[in-house]
Amino acid sequence: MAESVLVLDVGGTKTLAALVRGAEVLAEARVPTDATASPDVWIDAAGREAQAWAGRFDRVVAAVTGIVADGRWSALNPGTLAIPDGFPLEERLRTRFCVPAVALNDAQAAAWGEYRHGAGQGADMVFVTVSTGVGGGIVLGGRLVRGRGGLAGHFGIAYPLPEDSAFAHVEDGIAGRWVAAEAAREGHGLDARGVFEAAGRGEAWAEALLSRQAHRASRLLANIQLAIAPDVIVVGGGIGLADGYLARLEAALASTPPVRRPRLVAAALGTRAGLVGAADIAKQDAV
Ligand code: BMX
Repeated sequence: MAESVLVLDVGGTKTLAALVRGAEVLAEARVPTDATASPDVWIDAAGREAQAWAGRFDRVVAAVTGIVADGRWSALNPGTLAIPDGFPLEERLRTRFCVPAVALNDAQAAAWGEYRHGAGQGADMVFVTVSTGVGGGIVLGGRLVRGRGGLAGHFGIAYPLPEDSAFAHVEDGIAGRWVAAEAAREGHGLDARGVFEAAGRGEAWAEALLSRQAHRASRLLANIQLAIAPDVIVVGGGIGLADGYLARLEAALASTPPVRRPRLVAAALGTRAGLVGAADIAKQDAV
């Protein structure tokens, strides 16, 4: 019997397809997530990459941006990726790949990956991804805490602004799309990666923008520390793992009182945290 798992990690910017055995990513392919397309198109794009691995996996798991409840997939923040409400993801995966399937949130999968094989082993930990959006997952006492709504640890989403009756998104003032939008406002047509590169070259505007970002993000991390008091907060995601980002967060947290100051570490599995965590969960949960 095949011992490997096919994992699809669908994020707001890119989709990874991988063949995973234990903590080992045997093969991996990356395709852009076309935000203007639909879930069937995203699954198909990943499925084409997986064709080369046919017969080598006996289950499939999708770790996706957004919420998965009862096998159905929806967006929390359509700005990150506009998933139609209640898309029958697990069913489509079963039909498409003809093996048992399971789906879960991408950040929760990455939290579990880091706990099992990465920077959070044996610890009470929180994982925070700073990427297209901001997501998270909590592992306490060796268990992935999913909560009654299935999405405990989700830190990117809603808080009411006093001047606004609608809900705003924390991530809309922190994550990749915000960084790019701020850069554009200042006359620089760059994505978040480009802004980090500009800061690396010592460009003052980029430095100031990233420092603003780090201060905002540090407040979120301090709140998480106060609420959950984990041993460690593992930081991942495209921005989270960008060169020098952790140092920026540390600097922003420097004057924070100890009870709110987290111990930060970079995701040891890098962009593979979600793949590895999802594969592990698939072994238990796929139906
Ligand atoms: C958003 C939300 C989360 C996700 C997080 C990181 C959507 C579509 N996504 O907060 O579920 O975990 O982004 O996602 O509502 P990424 O695409 O940035 O990895």
